[in-house]
Amino acid sequence: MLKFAVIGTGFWANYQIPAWFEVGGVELVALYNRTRSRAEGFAQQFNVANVYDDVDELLDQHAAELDFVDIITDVDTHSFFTAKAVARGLDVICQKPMSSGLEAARQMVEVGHRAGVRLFIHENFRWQAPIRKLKEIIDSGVIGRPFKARVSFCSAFPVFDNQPFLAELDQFILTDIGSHILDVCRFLFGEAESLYCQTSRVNPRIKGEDVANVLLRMQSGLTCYAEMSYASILEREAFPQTLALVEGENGSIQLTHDFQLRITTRTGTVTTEGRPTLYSWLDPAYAVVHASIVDCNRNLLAGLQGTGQTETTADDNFETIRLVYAAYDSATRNKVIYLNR
Ligand code: 89V
Repeated sequence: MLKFAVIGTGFWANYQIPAWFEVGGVELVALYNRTRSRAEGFAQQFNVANVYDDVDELLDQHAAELDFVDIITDVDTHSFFTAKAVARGLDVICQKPMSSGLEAARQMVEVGHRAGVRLFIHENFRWQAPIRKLKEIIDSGVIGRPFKARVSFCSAFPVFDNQPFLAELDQFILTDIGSHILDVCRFLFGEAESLYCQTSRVNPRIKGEDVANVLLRMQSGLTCYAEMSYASILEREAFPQTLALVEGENGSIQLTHDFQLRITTRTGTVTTEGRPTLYSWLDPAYAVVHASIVDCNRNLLAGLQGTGQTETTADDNFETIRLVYAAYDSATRNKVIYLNR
């Protein structure tokens, strides 16, 4: 049984904590939140004995018994809390996006390395059931060598209602959704060689960009169009689904609404599904996203226990963060960015 503390009991803790209990093998020892009453509510709900509104006090009292901390705060505090936990020699799981800024992310990774602790990023989109199924079908070889893809997260969902701080970010959709979607692109197609990006802000009530179109050339030669938008009023609202079309030399795979995967080859089309598990605690409006937290946590736990490899180590996720900031760089300079130069 690994003992852990949760730092931050906001919106995502409502799902991340039950997802831990779904996985099992962990004991939640303490909770921190800057507004103590919120942490107390969680403590009652999940039967946690220790509540703090001072993170140093939590670490002073519990660092010796803890195996890891799970940081579930907004992005601007990730480096701060990571440094605190790492200084006590604790392994850390930190919510995506890793940090606000490429340099801050680089420093977080280095701080972890220097302290000899393990730093993992809670990147859950690649753990969604339909995305795992899509990867499985690509890897089966049924469509042959993939040469072209589109990965889309386009919606008009009022995301700011549940996560108001997102409206305050100077850099919004590429950090919040791009960190997911570009990670999905890496998961499906490997590393990128270059990218070009254009962004815009449609919603006048938010600070950052709410539309980003990224064209990636992957090292495999595949070209991938990653499109994301929170300004898309479409016939069928897709939130929170990621849709995709992958074309290969022998066919295509389309990941559509309702978790359908349509595989077309010269002999016709067959349909399969990648449905999420509908846990009792998830919010149905976020079903596929919340369900993926369980598989993500399971993979993180395997890394912490040393029984398996965690996919989303900070080192690995840094490559996703590089793409996020390369995309901003590209949009600002209107230039193709070559990743390995
Ligand atoms: O996972 C996330 O980053 C969330 C949501 C799925 C709502 O966009 O912000």
